[in-house]
Amino acid sequence: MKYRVRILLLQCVLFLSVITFANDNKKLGIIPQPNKVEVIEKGKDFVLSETTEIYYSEGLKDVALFLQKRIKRSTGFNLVVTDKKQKRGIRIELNEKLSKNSDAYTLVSGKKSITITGDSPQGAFWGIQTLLQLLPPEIYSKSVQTGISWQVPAVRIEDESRFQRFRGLQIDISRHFRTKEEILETIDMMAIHKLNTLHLHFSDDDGWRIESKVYPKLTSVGAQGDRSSKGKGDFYFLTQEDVNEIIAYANAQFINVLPEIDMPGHMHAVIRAYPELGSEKDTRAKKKVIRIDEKGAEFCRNILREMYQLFQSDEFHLGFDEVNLGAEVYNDEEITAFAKKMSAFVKEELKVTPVLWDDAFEKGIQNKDYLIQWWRFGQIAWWKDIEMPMDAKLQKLDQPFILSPGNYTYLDMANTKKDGGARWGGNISVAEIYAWEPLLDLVNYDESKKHLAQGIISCVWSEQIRRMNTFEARVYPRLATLCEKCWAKPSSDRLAWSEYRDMILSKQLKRYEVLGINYWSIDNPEKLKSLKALKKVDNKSAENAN
Ligand code: TNX
Repeated sequence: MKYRVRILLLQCVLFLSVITFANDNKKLGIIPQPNKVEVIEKGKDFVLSETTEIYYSEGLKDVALFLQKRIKRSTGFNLVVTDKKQKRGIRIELNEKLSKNSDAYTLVSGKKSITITGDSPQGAFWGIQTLLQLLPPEIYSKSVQTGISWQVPAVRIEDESRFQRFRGLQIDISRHFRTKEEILETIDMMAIHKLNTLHLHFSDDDGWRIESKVYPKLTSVGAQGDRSSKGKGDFYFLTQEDVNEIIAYANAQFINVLPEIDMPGHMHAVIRAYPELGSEKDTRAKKKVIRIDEKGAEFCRNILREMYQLFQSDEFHLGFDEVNLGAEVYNDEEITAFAKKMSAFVKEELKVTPVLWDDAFEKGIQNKDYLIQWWRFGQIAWWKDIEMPMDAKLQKLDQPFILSPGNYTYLDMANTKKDGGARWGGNISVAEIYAWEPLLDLVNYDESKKHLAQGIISCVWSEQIRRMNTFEARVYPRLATLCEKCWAKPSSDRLAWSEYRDMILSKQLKRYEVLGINYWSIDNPEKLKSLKALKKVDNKSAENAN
């Protein structure tokens, strides 16, 4: 009998230790949730003080200085940063053999030290973001906070990204503008969420938003007003100097900037500035589509060249969405020929990867060297005539793509039925996003094709987003859960929605509060509480999708 009790006890202990391990992030609330988190129960907390030093190994000086600056802002401690190896304090190191994934890092903390080991400087940087989340939320304050014990629990974390190439946020600064300062703030927020791509949609019907030296009227005429002021009033645009500053600021946080010039549709601002670029055939389309003859092509090549010089990005986005929606200025063949010409120019002359919305793919741009951004989920009324759902077709034709399905990643959609925002993709609540499995939910998901999925970009279209306050209410906390989809690997011990909301997301909301973010439900936390879990994801297959 005694023996059986002992066995039972042992079984209980084993069971409990598994449970503790599996749910350790519940105590920490790190977002995106790391792959492996272990809180060392008997370990002692590390206490950050003004005498803590930051040691960095070769190649990591910049990330060490980044951490020093962040710590100084809220604690007032001016920590010594040194390349002399230390046993104590914060140690940031490199180990290129950690993983095949350059986003990988480990973080081990205890009473005497915190060691972050990155597979690359980028991995170390994501480790630093995790360290900031291990500290009290006041670490995110933009002014010095007193009376706080800056403790880091004893933990062991192993982490790396699920999608390495694109974990992005797209911002439409044409319909309603976002200032340089607002963009810089958003870059900080992206880094907190371990995102790596800022997709700038800077030209559309309502305004051209980046200074051009080759075509100065693009801003002296085309940047006037916005969707609310209907082209009247102030001019809104970024100077080239602003763009350089934005790129440098983003790159310092391991974020790339992906520029988009949406062509040949969505170009009303261009035609306002240079009426000769309008198409003679364009009688019904309110001058939104530019001419696609040699004159139009020449403009596109010149502006692409100039903008590429500025961005020097690895990809250039050419748009090609909704080009003959209701306009019918050109037929499919003509548009496809133009898309082919422009993509070839980007690929062969600029020598970077062209990115196009799935409209171009559907009309015949299928090329393994290009990237298609998938937004048209399912077969809703607007595009009910497509021969098969776009996600099924992308896989069928082996086309590399970026996931931006409108029903999960479009942050201009209303949070719930009762909120403002766009609606055509449905209301997208944070609970719905939590239930989304980016690969398993693809129509006709074929595991052997999962390499085609190059990552996820969430889009903040701004027809209905005028002010930064609204921008924040649409973006957060949905971005917290979207970044899980970008970063965290699907796991078999996935928390139920309510647990995730109460133990994980709630901690992120505290960080948002300190950051001064007007996240959705800040005025009424009951709204978040009332969101229902939606779909049950089959855990076994979630593991397979990994
Ligand atoms: C569709 S997504 C668009 C945008 C709009 C958005 C509004 C895409 C490629 N085109 O032009 O801003 O819907 O939700």
